[in-house]
Amino acid sequence: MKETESPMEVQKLDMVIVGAGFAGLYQLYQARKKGLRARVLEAGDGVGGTWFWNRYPGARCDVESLDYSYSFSPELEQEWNWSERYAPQEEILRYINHVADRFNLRPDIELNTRVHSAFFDAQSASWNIRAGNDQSFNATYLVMATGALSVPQQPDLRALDRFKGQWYHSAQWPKEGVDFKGKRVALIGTGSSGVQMVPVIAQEASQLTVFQRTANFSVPAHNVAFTEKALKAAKSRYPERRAMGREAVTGQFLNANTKTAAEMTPEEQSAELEYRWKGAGGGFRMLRNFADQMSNPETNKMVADFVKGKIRQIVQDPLKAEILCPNDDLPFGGKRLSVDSHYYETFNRDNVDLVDLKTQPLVEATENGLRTSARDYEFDIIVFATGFDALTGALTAIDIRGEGGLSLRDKWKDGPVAYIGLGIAGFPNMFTITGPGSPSVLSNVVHSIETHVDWIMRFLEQVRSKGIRQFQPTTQAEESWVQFCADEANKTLYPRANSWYMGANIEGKPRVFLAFVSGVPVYRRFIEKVEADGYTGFEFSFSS
Ligand code: N01
Repeated sequence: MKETESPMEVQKLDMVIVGAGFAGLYQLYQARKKGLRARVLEAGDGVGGTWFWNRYPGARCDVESLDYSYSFSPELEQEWNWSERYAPQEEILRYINHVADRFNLRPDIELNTRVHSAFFDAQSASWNIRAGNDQSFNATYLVMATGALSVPQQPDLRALDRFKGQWYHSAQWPKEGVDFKGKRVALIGTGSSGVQMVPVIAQEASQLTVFQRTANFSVPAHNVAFTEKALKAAKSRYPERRAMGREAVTGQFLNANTKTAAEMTPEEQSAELEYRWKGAGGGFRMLRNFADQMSNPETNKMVADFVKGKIRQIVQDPLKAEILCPNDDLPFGGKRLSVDSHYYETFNRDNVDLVDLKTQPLVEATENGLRTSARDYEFDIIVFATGFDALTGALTAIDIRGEGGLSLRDKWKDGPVAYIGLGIAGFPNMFTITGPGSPSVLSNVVHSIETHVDWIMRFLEQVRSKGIRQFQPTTQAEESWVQFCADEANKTLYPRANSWYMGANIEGKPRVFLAFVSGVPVYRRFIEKVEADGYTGFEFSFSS
Protein backbone atom coordinates (compact mmCIF):
# COMPACT_ATOMS: atom_id res chain seq x y z
CA MET A 1 0.00 0.00 0.00
CA LYS A 2 1.32 3.48 -0.85
CA GLU A 3 1.78 6.06 1.88
CA THR A 4 -0.91 8.24 0.28
CA GLU A 5 -3.62 5.56 0.34
CA SER A 6 -5.79 5.50 3.38
CA PRO A 7 -5.10 2.45 5.50
CA MET A 8 -7.76 0.06 6.73
CA GLU A 9 -7.73 1.24 10.30
CA VAL A 10 -5.66 4.01 11.80
CA GLN A 11 -5.10 4.06 15.54
CA LYS A 12 -5.20 7.68 16.62
CA LEU A 13 -2.97 8.61 19.50
CA ASP A 14 -1.36 11.57 21.19
CA MET A 15 2.04 9.93 21.21
CA VAL A 16 3.77 7.06 19.49
CA ILE A 17 6.93 5.87 21.20
CA VAL A 18 9.29 3.69 19.18
CA GLY A 19 11.11 1.08 21.27
CA ALA A 20 10.36 -0.68 24.56
CA GLY A 21 13.72 -0.42 26.27
CA PHE A 22 14.51 1.68 29.33
CA ALA A 23 13.67 4.87 27.38
CA GLY A 24 10.39 3.73 25.83
CA LEU A 25 8.99 2.35 29.08
CA TYR A 26 9.76 5.48 31.08
CA GLN A 27 8.39 7.71 28.32
CA LEU A 28 5.18 5.71 28.31
CA TYR A 29 4.90 5.87 32.10
CA GLN A 30 5.25 9.66 32.13
CA ALA A 31 3.05 10.26 29.09
CA ARG A 32 0.23 8.24 30.59
CA LYS A 33 0.62 10.05 33.90
CA LYS A 34 -0.07 13.28 32.06
CA GLY A 35 -3.16 11.80 30.44
CA LEU A 36 -1.72 11.32 26.96
CA ARG A 37 -2.95 8.42 24.87
CA ALA A 38 0.42 6.84 24.14
CA ARG A 39 1.51 3.58 22.59
CA VAL A 40 4.91 1.93 22.44
CA LEU A 41 5.75 0.06 19.24
CA GLU A 42 8.45 -2.57 19.69
CA ALA A 43 10.04 -4.84 17.08
CA GLY A 44 10.95 -7.60 19.55
CA ASP A 45 8.57 -10.05 21.17
CA GLY A 46 9.43 -8.75 24.62
CA VAL A 47 10.34 -5.53 26.39
CA GLY A 48 13.91 -4.66 27.35
CA GLY A 49 15.58 -3.20 24.24
CA THR A 50 19.33 -3.81 24.44
CA TRP A 51 18.79 -6.27 27.27
CA PHE A 52 16.23 -8.18 25.28
CA TRP A 53 18.55 -8.71 22.30
CA ASN A 54 22.03 -8.96 23.83
CA ARG A 55 21.75 -12.34 25.57
CA TYR A 56 25.25 -13.50 24.82
CA PRO A 57 27.16 -15.37 27.54
CA GLY A 58 28.69 -13.00 30.07
CA ALA A 59 26.52 -10.01 29.11
CA ARG A 60 26.17 -7.60 32.01
CA CYS A 61 26.12 -3.85 32.51
CA ASP A 62 29.32 -1.85 32.84
CA VAL A 63 27.65 0.85 34.92
CA GLU A 64 26.91 -0.28 38.47
CA SER A 65 23.36 -1.56 38.78
CA LEU A 66 22.48 0.71 41.69
CA ASP A 67 23.04 3.55 39.21
CA TYR A 68 21.99 1.77 36.03
CA SER A 69 18.36 1.66 37.15
CA TYR A 70 15.40 4.01 37.30
CA SER A 71 15.38 6.70 39.96
CA PHE A 72 11.86 7.99 39.38
CA SER A 73 10.27 5.69 41.93
CA PRO A 74 11.82 5.48 45.42
CA GLU A 75 9.55 2.49 46.10
CA LEU A 76 10.95 0.65 43.10
CA GLU A 77 14.47 1.52 44.20
CA GLN A 78 13.81 0.02 47.61
CA GLU A 79 11.90 -3.05 46.46
CA TRP A 80 14.31 -4.27 43.83
CA ASN A 81 17.32 -6.25 45.02
CA TRP A 82 20.31 -6.32 42.70
CA SER A 83 22.29 -9.50 43.23
CA GLU A 84 25.64 -8.14 42.03
CA ARG A 85 27.48 -4.86 41.62
CA TYR A 86 27.13 -5.26 37.83
CA ALA A 87 23.98 -7.28 37.20
CA PRO A 88 23.92 -9.91 34.47
CA GLN A 89 21.73 -9.48 31.40
CA GLU A 90 19.01 -11.88 32.58
CA GLU A 91 18.59 -9.95 35.83
CA ILE A 92 18.38 -6.57 34.06
CA LEU A 93 15.81 -8.05 31.70
CA ARG A 94 13.85 -9.33 34.71
CA TYR A 95 14.02 -5.84 36.23
CA ILE A 96 12.65 -4.21 33.06
CA ASN A 97 9.85 -6.77 32.90
CA HIS A 98 9.12 -6.10 36.57
CA VAL A 99 8.87 -2.37 35.79
CA ALA A 100 6.49 -3.08 32.90
CA ASP A 101 4.24 -5.10 35.23
CA ARG A 102 4.55 -2.96 38.34
CA PHE A 103 3.44 0.16 36.47
CA ASN A 104 0.94 -1.72 34.31
CA LEU A 105 2.61 -0.60 31.09
CA ARG A 106 1.95 -3.67 28.97
CA PRO A 107 -1.56 -2.74 27.74
CA ASP A 108 0.03 0.15 25.83
CA ILE A 109 2.94 -1.76 24.34
CA GLU A 110 2.63 -3.48 20.97
CA LEU A 111 5.26 -6.17 20.60
CA ASN A 112 6.33 -7.71 17.28
CA THR A 113 5.61 -4.33 15.72
CA ARG A 114 8.63 -2.99 13.88
CA VAL A 115 8.20 0.58 12.70
CA HIS A 116 8.88 0.89 8.97
CA SER A 117 8.08 4.51 8.29
CA ALA A 118 6.94 7.74 9.91
CA PHE A 119 5.69 10.56 7.68
CA PHE A 120 4.83 14.01 8.99
CA ASP A 121 1.52 15.34 7.74
CA ALA A 122 1.61 19.14 7.66
CA GLN A 123 -2.14 19.52 7.35
CA SER A 124 -2.92 17.76 10.59
CA ALA A 125 0.47 18.52 12.19
CA SER A 126 0.82 14.87 13.13
CA TRP A 127 2.75 11.75 12.25
CA ASN A 128 1.51 8.83 10.15
CA ILE A 129 3.32 5.72 11.21
CA ARG A 130 3.43 2.36 9.46
CA ALA A 131 4.51 -0.61 11.51
CA GLY A 132 4.37 -4.37 11.89
CA ASN A 133 2.16 -6.18 9.48
CA ASP A 134 0.71 -3.09 7.80
CA GLN A 135 -0.58 -1.45 10.96
CA SER A 136 -1.17 2.30 10.85
CA PHE A 137 -0.98 4.86 13.60
CA ASN A 138 -1.48 8.58 13.68
CA ALA A 139 0.08 10.53 16.52
CA THR A 140 0.51 14.19 17.41
CA TYR A 141 3.95 13.47 18.85
CA LEU A 142 6.56 10.95 17.85
CA VAL A 143 9.22 9.88 20.34
CA MET A 144 12.15 7.86 19.06
CA ALA A 145 13.29 5.70 21.97
CA THR A 146 15.24 3.46 19.63
CA GLY A 147 18.47 3.20 21.60
CA ALA A 148 22.03 4.12 20.71
CA LEU A 149 23.29 0.61 20.07
CA SER A 150 20.47 -1.34 18.52
CA VAL A 151 21.39 -2.00 14.89
CA PRO A 152 23.97 -4.82 14.83
CA GLN A 153 26.92 -4.57 12.48
CA GLN A 154 27.53 -7.83 10.72
CA PRO A 155 30.77 -7.87 8.74
CA ASP A 156 30.45 -8.71 5.11
CA LEU A 157 32.46 -11.92 5.41
CA ARG A 158 32.83 -13.62 2.07
CA ALA A 159 31.29 -17.09 1.70
CA LEU A 160 29.74 -17.18 5.17
CA ASP A 161 26.88 -19.18 3.66
CA ARG A 162 29.38 -21.94 2.88
CA PHE A 163 30.21 -22.47 6.55
CA LYS A 164 28.66 -25.75 7.72
CA GLY A 165 28.70 -24.90 11.42
CA GLN A 166 26.61 -22.36 13.33
CA TRP A 167 27.26 -18.65 13.54
CA TYR A 168 25.78 -15.98 15.83
CA HIS A 169 25.95 -12.22 16.42
CA SER A 170 26.23 -11.04 20.02
CA ALA A 171 23.25 -8.72 19.61
CA GLN A 172 20.95 -11.31 18.03
CA TRP A 173 21.57 -14.11 20.44
CA PRO A 174 19.10 -17.02 20.43
CA LYS A 175 16.80 -17.11 23.43
CA GLU A 176 17.53 -20.77 24.02
CA GLY A 177 21.25 -20.02 24.32
CA VAL A 178 24.15 -21.75 22.58
CA ASP A 179 25.80 -24.93 23.77
CA PHE A 180 29.57 -24.50 23.49
CA LYS A 181 30.44 -27.72 25.29
CA GLY A 182 33.22 -29.55 23.46
CA LYS A 183 33.03 -27.14 20.52
CA ARG A 184 35.78 -25.31 18.61
CA VAL A 185 34.73 -21.70 18.68
CA ALA A 186 35.89 -18.60 16.77
CA LEU A 187 35.11 -15.21 18.26
CA ILE A 188 35.53 -12.16 16.02
CA GLY A 189 35.65 -8.75 17.70
CA THR A 190 37.14 -7.57 20.97
CA GLY A 191 34.94 -4.64 22.03
CA SER A 192 32.88 -4.80 25.23
CA SER A 193 30.75 -7.69 23.95
CA GLY A 194 33.72 -9.84 22.93
CA VAL A 195 35.58 -9.02 26.12
CA GLN A 196 32.62 -10.11 28.24
CA MET A 197 32.12 -13.32 26.26
CA VAL A 198 35.70 -14.59 26.10
CA PRO A 199 36.09 -15.74 29.75
CA VAL A 200 32.69 -17.44 29.77
CA ILE A 201 32.94 -19.26 26.44
CA ALA A 202 36.52 -20.34 27.26
CA GLN A 203 35.24 -22.29 30.25
CA GLU A 204 32.85 -24.32 28.13
CA ALA A 205 34.37 -24.68 24.69
CA SER A 206 37.07 -27.21 23.89
CA GLN A 207 38.94 -24.50 21.99
CA LEU A 208 38.37 -20.75 21.70
CA THR A 209 40.20 -18.67 19.10
CA VAL A 210 39.82 -14.92 19.45
CA PHE A 211 40.24 -12.88 16.25
CA GLN A 212 41.32 -9.38 17.18
CA ARG A 213 41.54 -6.57 14.62
CA THR A 214 42.33 -3.67 16.95
CA ALA A 215 43.40 -4.03 20.55
CA ASN A 216 41.40 -1.86 22.92
CA PHE A 217 41.83 -1.25 26.64
CA SER A 218 39.91 -3.27 29.18
CA VAL A 219 39.88 -2.84 32.94
CA PRO A 220 38.73 -5.16 35.73
CA ALA A 221 35.15 -4.70 36.91
CA HIS A 222 35.77 -6.22 40.33
CA ASN A 223 32.23 -7.45 40.17
CA VAL A 224 30.96 -8.85 43.47
CA ALA A 225 27.76 -10.32 44.78
CA PHE A 226 25.96 -7.97 47.17
CA THR A 227 25.57 -9.12 50.73
CA GLU A 228 22.22 -8.27 52.27
CA LYS A 229 23.96 -5.82 54.57
CA ALA A 230 25.87 -4.03 51.80
CA LEU A 231 22.76 -3.68 49.66
CA LYS A 232 20.72 -2.37 52.58
CA ALA A 233 23.39 0.18 53.41
CA ALA A 234 23.61 1.33 49.78
CA LYS A 235 19.83 1.66 49.52
CA SER A 236 19.62 3.68 52.69
CA ARG A 237 21.77 6.32 50.95
CA TYR A 238 19.97 6.22 47.60
CA PRO A 239 18.96 9.91 47.39
CA GLU A 240 22.54 10.92 48.18
CA ARG A 241 23.90 8.48 45.60
CA ARG A 242 21.57 9.75 42.87
CA ALA A 243 22.39 13.36 43.71
CA MET A 244 26.13 12.67 43.41
CA GLY A 245 25.49 10.88 40.11
CA ARG A 246 23.67 13.90 38.71
CA GLU A 247 26.71 16.09 39.35
CA ALA A 248 29.22 13.60 37.97
CA VAL A 249 30.51 13.88 34.39
CA THR A 250 29.04 10.53 33.40
CA GLY A 251 25.87 10.69 35.50
CA GLN A 252 27.36 8.09 37.81
CA PHE A 253 29.54 8.84 40.81
CA LEU A 254 33.05 7.62 40.02
CA ASN A 255 34.93 9.46 42.72
CA ALA A 256 36.72 11.50 40.06
CA ASN A 257 40.10 12.89 40.93
CA THR A 258 39.87 16.66 40.40
CA LYS A 259 43.63 17.13 40.14
CA THR A 260 45.56 17.09 36.90
CA ALA A 261 48.52 14.73 36.72
CA ALA A 262 50.89 17.70 36.92
CA GLU A 263 49.42 18.64 40.29
CA MET A 264 50.54 15.33 41.79
CA THR A 265 53.88 13.77 42.61
CA PRO A 266 54.91 10.60 40.74
CA GLU A 267 54.18 8.61 43.93
CA GLU A 268 50.71 10.12 44.18
CA GLN A 269 50.08 9.40 40.50
CA SER A 270 51.03 5.74 40.92
CA ALA A 271 48.93 5.41 44.05
CA GLU A 272 45.92 6.90 42.24
CA LEU A 273 46.30 4.51 39.30
CA GLU A 274 46.73 1.47 41.54
CA TYR A 275 43.73 2.45 43.67
CA ARG A 276 41.51 2.70 40.61
CA TRP A 277 42.80 -0.51 39.03
CA LYS A 278 42.33 -2.53 42.22
CA GLY A 279 39.25 -3.65 44.12
CA ALA A 280 38.25 -0.34 45.67
CA GLY A 281 38.04 1.20 42.22
CA GLY A 282 37.79 -0.74 39.03
CA GLY A 283 35.52 -0.23 36.05
CA PHE A 284 34.97 3.28 34.74
CA ARG A 285 36.78 4.75 37.76
CA MET A 286 39.83 4.20 35.58
CA LEU A 287 38.51 6.99 33.33
CA ARG A 288 38.80 9.45 36.21
CA ASN A 289 42.40 9.03 37.39
CA PHE A 290 43.31 12.62 36.55
CA ALA A 291 41.26 15.66 35.60
CA ASP A 292 43.21 16.09 32.34
CA GLN A 293 43.22 12.43 31.33
CA MET A 294 41.07 12.91 28.22
CA SER A 295 42.57 16.25 27.17
CA ASN A 296 46.31 16.03 27.83
CA PRO A 297 48.12 13.46 25.63
CA GLU A 298 50.94 13.04 28.15
CA THR A 299 48.61 12.30 31.04
CA ASN A 300 46.63 9.94 28.87
CA LYS A 301 49.81 8.14 27.83
CA MET A 302 50.72 7.65 31.47
CA VAL A 303 47.41 5.89 32.06
CA ALA A 304 47.71 3.88 28.83
CA ASP A 305 51.24 2.76 29.75
CA PHE A 306 50.08 1.79 33.24
CA VAL A 307 47.34 -0.43 31.81
CA LYS A 308 49.68 -1.94 29.21
CA GLY A 309 52.03 -2.77 32.07
CA LYS A 310 49.16 -4.61 33.77
CA ILE A 311 48.35 -6.53 30.57
CA ARG A 312 51.99 -7.63 30.30
CA GLN A 313 51.97 -8.73 33.95
CA ILE A 314 48.77 -10.75 33.58
CA VAL A 315 49.27 -12.42 30.19
CA GLN A 316 52.06 -14.95 30.49
CA ASP A 317 52.76 -15.45 26.79
CA PRO A 318 54.70 -12.30 25.75
CA LEU A 319 53.54 -12.61 22.15
CA LYS A 320 49.88 -12.68 23.16
CA ALA A 321 50.49 -9.82 25.59
CA GLU A 322 51.93 -7.63 22.83
CA ILE A 323 48.99 -8.36 20.54
CA LEU A 324 46.60 -7.44 23.37
CA CYS A 325 48.36 -4.14 24.12
CA PRO A 326 46.79 -1.29 22.15
CA ASN A 327 48.97 0.74 19.79
CA ASP A 328 50.39 4.00 21.04
CA ASP A 329 48.11 6.01 18.77
CA LEU A 330 44.98 4.84 20.64
CA PRO A 331 44.26 7.10 23.62
CA PHE A 332 43.14 5.30 26.74
CA GLY A 333 39.32 5.70 26.77
CA GLY A 334 39.29 6.97 23.17
CA LYS A 335 37.39 3.87 22.24
CA ARG A 336 34.73 2.83 24.71
CA LEU A 337 36.56 1.28 27.64
CA SER A 338 35.69 -2.36 28.20
CA VAL A 339 34.99 -3.50 31.74
CA ASP A 340 35.79 -7.16 32.22
CA SER A 341 35.90 -10.10 34.55
CA HIS A 342 39.18 -11.99 33.96
CA TYR A 343 39.50 -11.12 30.27
CA TYR A 344 43.29 -10.94 30.06
CA GLU A 345 43.71 -13.89 32.46
CA THR A 346 41.71 -16.05 30.07
CA PHE A 347 44.53 -15.89 27.51
CA ASN A 348 46.63 -17.96 29.94
CA ARG A 349 44.35 -20.94 29.41
CA ASP A 350 45.60 -23.76 27.19
CA ASN A 351 42.39 -23.83 25.19
CA VAL A 352 42.45 -20.12 24.24
CA ASP A 353 44.29 -18.75 21.26
CA LEU A 354 44.60 -15.26 19.82
CA VAL A 355 44.88 -14.29 16.16
CA ASP A 356 46.09 -10.83 15.21
CA LEU A 357 44.05 -9.76 12.19
CA LYS A 358 46.40 -6.85 11.61
CA THR A 359 49.10 -9.30 10.53
CA GLN A 360 46.80 -11.92 8.99
CA PRO A 361 43.50 -10.36 7.85
CA LEU A 362 40.36 -12.40 7.52
CA VAL A 363 39.83 -13.47 3.93
CA GLU A 364 36.64 -15.53 3.95
CA ALA A 365 34.63 -18.25 5.59
CA THR A 366 35.18 -21.80 4.45
CA GLU A 367 33.04 -24.91 4.80
CA ASN A 368 34.87 -25.78 7.98
CA GLY A 369 35.77 -22.45 9.47
CA LEU A 370 37.72 -19.32 8.60
CA ARG A 371 40.53 -18.44 6.25
CA THR A 372 42.98 -15.65 7.01
CA SER A 373 45.76 -14.49 4.71
CA ALA A 374 48.05 -16.90 6.60
CA ARG A 375 46.08 -20.15 6.96
CA ASP A 376 42.79 -22.01 7.41
CA TYR A 377 41.19 -22.58 10.84
CA GLU A 378 38.51 -25.18 11.65
CA PHE A 379 35.53 -24.31 13.84
CA ASP A 380 32.12 -25.61 14.85
CA ILE A 381 30.79 -22.18 15.84
CA ILE A 382 31.64 -18.62 14.78
CA VAL A 383 30.59 -15.77 17.06
CA PHE A 384 30.52 -12.20 15.75
CA ALA A 385 30.94 -9.53 18.40
CA THR A 386 31.37 -6.88 15.75
CA GLY A 387 29.30 -4.06 17.19
CA PHE A 388 26.61 -1.68 16.02
CA ASP A 389 25.72 1.18 13.72
CA ALA A 390 25.74 3.43 16.76
CA LEU A 391 23.50 6.37 17.59
CA THR A 392 22.18 7.08 14.10
CA GLY A 393 21.62 3.52 12.78
CA ALA A 394 18.26 2.87 14.41
CA LEU A 395 16.90 6.24 13.30
CA THR A 396 18.00 6.05 9.69
CA ALA A 397 16.82 2.44 9.46
CA ILE A 398 13.28 3.82 9.58
CA ASP A 399 12.00 5.85 6.65
CA ILE A 400 11.35 9.10 8.51
CA ARG A 401 10.05 12.02 6.47
CA GLY A 402 9.53 15.45 7.93
CA GLU A 403 8.25 18.70 6.45
CA GLY A 404 7.93 18.72 2.66
CA GLY A 405 8.87 15.03 2.56
CA LEU A 406 12.40 15.75 3.86
CA SER A 407 14.03 12.42 4.55
CA LEU A 408 16.10 12.00 7.72
CA ARG A 409 18.52 9.77 5.80
CA ASP A 410 19.16 12.62 3.35
CA LYS A 411 19.40 15.23 6.04
CA TRP A 412 21.97 13.17 7.93
CA LYS A 413 24.00 11.95 4.95
CA ASP A 414 27.01 13.99 6.13
CA GLY A 415 26.44 13.18 9.80
CA PRO A 416 23.67 13.77 12.32
CA VAL A 417 22.45 17.32 12.72
CA ALA A 418 20.18 17.78 15.72
CA TYR A 419 19.54 20.23 18.53
CA ILE A 420 20.59 19.24 22.05
CA GLY A 421 20.08 15.60 21.12
CA LEU A 422 16.34 16.04 21.52
CA GLY A 423 14.90 17.54 18.32
CA ILE A 424 15.66 17.85 14.62
CA ALA A 425 14.87 20.85 12.41
CA GLY A 426 12.44 19.90 9.66
CA PHE A 427 10.97 17.10 11.78
CA PRO A 428 8.25 18.80 13.81
CA ASN A 429 6.66 17.32 16.90
CA MET A 430 9.33 14.67 17.12
CA PHE A 431 11.84 13.92 19.89
CA THR A 432 14.82 11.64 20.11
CA ILE A 433 15.74 10.23 23.51
CA THR A 434 19.51 10.21 24.12
CA GLY A 435 19.95 11.19 20.48
CA PRO A 436 23.16 12.36 18.77
CA GLY A 437 24.57 15.48 20.39
CA SER A 438 23.60 14.47 23.92
CA PRO A 439 25.76 12.69 26.53
CA SER A 440 23.99 9.38 25.74
CA VAL A 441 26.67 6.69 25.36
CA LEU A 442 29.21 8.66 27.37
CA SER A 443 26.88 8.66 30.35
CA ASN A 444 24.94 6.38 32.61
CA VAL A 445 22.29 6.07 29.96
CA VAL A 446 19.39 5.35 32.32
CA HIS A 447 20.10 8.64 34.05
CA SER A 448 20.24 10.43 30.67
CA ILE A 449 16.98 8.79 29.61
CA GLU A 450 15.20 10.07 32.72
CA THR A 451 16.63 13.55 32.16
CA HIS A 452 15.36 13.58 28.58
CA VAL A 453 11.90 12.18 29.28
CA ASP A 454 11.35 14.61 32.17
CA TRP A 455 12.44 17.50 29.94
CA ILE A 456 10.16 16.34 27.11
CA MET A 457 7.19 16.11 29.46
CA ARG A 458 7.72 19.64 30.81
CA PHE A 459 8.12 20.88 27.24
CA LEU A 460 4.87 19.21 26.18
CA GLU A 461 3.05 20.66 29.17
CA GLN A 462 3.92 24.13 27.84
CA VAL A 463 3.05 23.13 24.29
CA ARG A 464 -0.36 21.88 25.29
CA SER A 465 -1.24 24.64 27.70
CA LYS A 466 -0.35 27.32 25.14
CA GLY A 467 -2.19 25.72 22.23
CA ILE A 468 0.99 25.14 20.25
CA ARG A 469 0.26 23.05 17.21
CA GLN A 470 3.71 22.45 15.93
CA PHE A 471 7.25 22.82 17.21
CA GLN A 472 10.76 22.10 16.01
CA PRO A 473 14.27 23.39 16.52
CA THR A 474 15.46 26.18 14.23
CA THR A 475 18.19 25.26 11.78
CA GLN A 476 20.32 28.03 13.25
CA ALA A 477 20.08 26.62 16.79
CA GLU A 478 20.77 23.17 15.47
CA GLU A 479 23.84 24.25 13.52
CA SER A 480 25.33 26.12 16.44
CA TRP A 481 24.74 23.15 18.77
CA VAL A 482 26.42 20.77 16.31
CA GLN A 483 29.35 23.18 16.05
CA PHE A 484 29.54 23.47 19.85
CA CYS A 485 29.54 19.67 20.21
CA ALA A 486 32.32 19.36 17.61
CA ASP A 487 34.37 22.14 19.28
CA GLU A 488 34.01 20.47 22.68
CA ALA A 489 34.97 17.07 21.26
CA ASN A 490 38.00 18.59 19.53
CA LYS A 491 39.31 19.80 22.88
CA THR A 492 39.61 16.15 23.89
CA LEU A 493 41.47 13.09 22.68
CA TYR A 494 38.28 11.25 21.68
CA PRO A 495 38.38 12.17 17.97
CA ARG A 496 41.87 10.62 17.70
CA ALA A 497 40.43 7.12 17.97
CA ASN A 498 38.76 5.22 15.14
CA SER A 499 35.82 4.45 17.36
CA TRP A 500 32.14 3.87 16.92
CA TYR A 501 31.74 7.17 18.84
CA MET A 502 33.07 8.68 15.57
CA GLY A 503 31.10 6.40 13.24
CA ALA A 504 34.45 4.90 12.22
CA ASN A 505 33.32 1.27 12.52
CA ILE A 506 30.85 1.53 9.64
CA GLU A 507 32.21 1.79 6.14
CA GLY A 508 31.16 5.04 4.50
CA LYS A 509 29.66 6.51 7.68
CA PRO A 510 30.63 10.17 8.08
CA ARG A 511 33.26 10.78 10.76
CA VAL A 512 31.54 12.95 13.32
CA PHE A 513 31.82 12.69 17.09
CA LEU A 514 28.31 11.52 17.87
CA ALA A 515 27.86 12.37 21.54
CA PHE A 516 28.12 15.47 23.72
CA VAL A 517 31.48 15.15 25.37
CA SER A 518 31.51 17.73 28.17
CA GLY A 519 29.48 15.78 30.64
CA VAL A 520 26.07 15.33 32.16
CA PRO A 521 26.01 18.41 34.47
CA VAL A 522 27.13 20.86 31.74
CA TYR A 523 24.62 19.37 29.34
CA ARG A 524 21.76 19.39 31.85
CA ARG A 525 22.41 23.01 32.76
CA PHE A 526 22.27 23.90 29.07
CA ILE A 527 18.93 22.20 28.43
CA GLU A 528 17.53 23.62 31.66
CA LYS A 529 18.54 27.08 30.46
CA VAL A 530 16.83 26.44 27.11
CA GLU A 531 13.72 25.66 29.14
CA ALA A 532 14.06 28.59 31.57
CA ASP A 533 14.48 31.01 28.65
CA GLY A 534 11.22 29.88 27.05
CA TYR A 535 12.67 27.13 24.86
CA THR A 536 15.26 29.08 22.96
CA GLY A 537 16.24 27.43 19.72
CA PHE A 538 12.74 26.13 19.04
CA GLU A 539 10.13 27.65 16.75
CA PHE A 540 6.43 27.23 17.33
CA SER A 541 3.24 27.59 15.37
CA PHE A 542 -0.12 27.95 17.08
CA SER A 543 -3.54 26.50 16.44
CA SER A 544 -5.68 29.08 14.69
O1 N01 B 1 31.10 -3.58 19.63
P1 N01 B 1 32.42 -2.72 19.36
P2 N01 B 1 30.62 -4.26 20.99
N1 N01 B 1 36.59 -8.00 11.13
O2 N01 B 1 32.09 -1.89 18.16
C1 N01 B 1 35.64 -5.77 15.57
C2 N01 B 1 28.00 -1.39 24.48
N2 N01 B 1 28.09 -2.61 25.22
O3 N01 B 1 29.34 -4.98 20.70
O4 N01 B 1 38.12 -2.06 16.57
C3 N01 B 1 37.17 -8.15 12.31
O5 N01 B 1 32.88 -2.04 20.55
C4 N01 B 1 36.10 -4.40 15.98
O6 N01 B 1 37.41 -4.19 15.55
P3 N01 B 1 37.92 -2.69 15.23
C5 N01 B 1 29.24 -0.58 24.82
O7 N01 B 1 28.93 0.77 24.78
C6 N01 B 1 27.94 -2.49 26.54
O8 N01 B 1 31.66 -5.02 21.62
O9 N01 B 1 36.82 -2.04 14.45
N3 N01 B 1 36.82 -7.49 13.41
C7 N01 B 1 35.93 -4.48 17.49
O10 N01 B 1 36.96 -5.16 18.08
C8 N01 B 1 30.14 -1.00 23.72
O11 N01 B 1 31.22 -0.15 23.49
C9 N01 B 1 28.07 -3.57 27.29
O12 N01 B 1 39.15 -2.89 14.45
C10 N01 B 1 35.81 -6.64 13.30
C11 N01 B 1 34.66 -5.32 17.62
O13 N01 B 1 34.52 -6.04 16.41
C12 N01 B 1 29.18 -1.06 22.57
O14 N01 B 1 28.02 -1.66 23.12
C13 N01 B 1 28.37 -4.81 26.76
C14 N01 B 1 35.13 -6.42 12.09
C15 N01 B 1 33.42 -4.49 17.79
O15 N01 B 1 33.49 -3.82 19.00
C16 N01 B 1 29.63 -1.92 21.42
O16 N01 B 1 30.31 -3.04 21.91
C17 N01 B 1 28.51 -4.91 25.42
C18 N01 B 1 35.57 -7.15 10.97
N4 N01 B 1 35.01 -6.99 9.78
C19 N01 B 1 28.36 -3.81 24.64
N5 N01 B 1 34.16 -5.52 12.29
C20 N01 B 1 27.90 -3.35 28.70
O17 N01 B 1 28.70 -3.77 29.46
C21 N01 B 1 34.24 -5.18 13.59
N6 N01 B 1 35.23 -5.84 14.20
C22 N01 B 1 26.74 -2.52 29.11
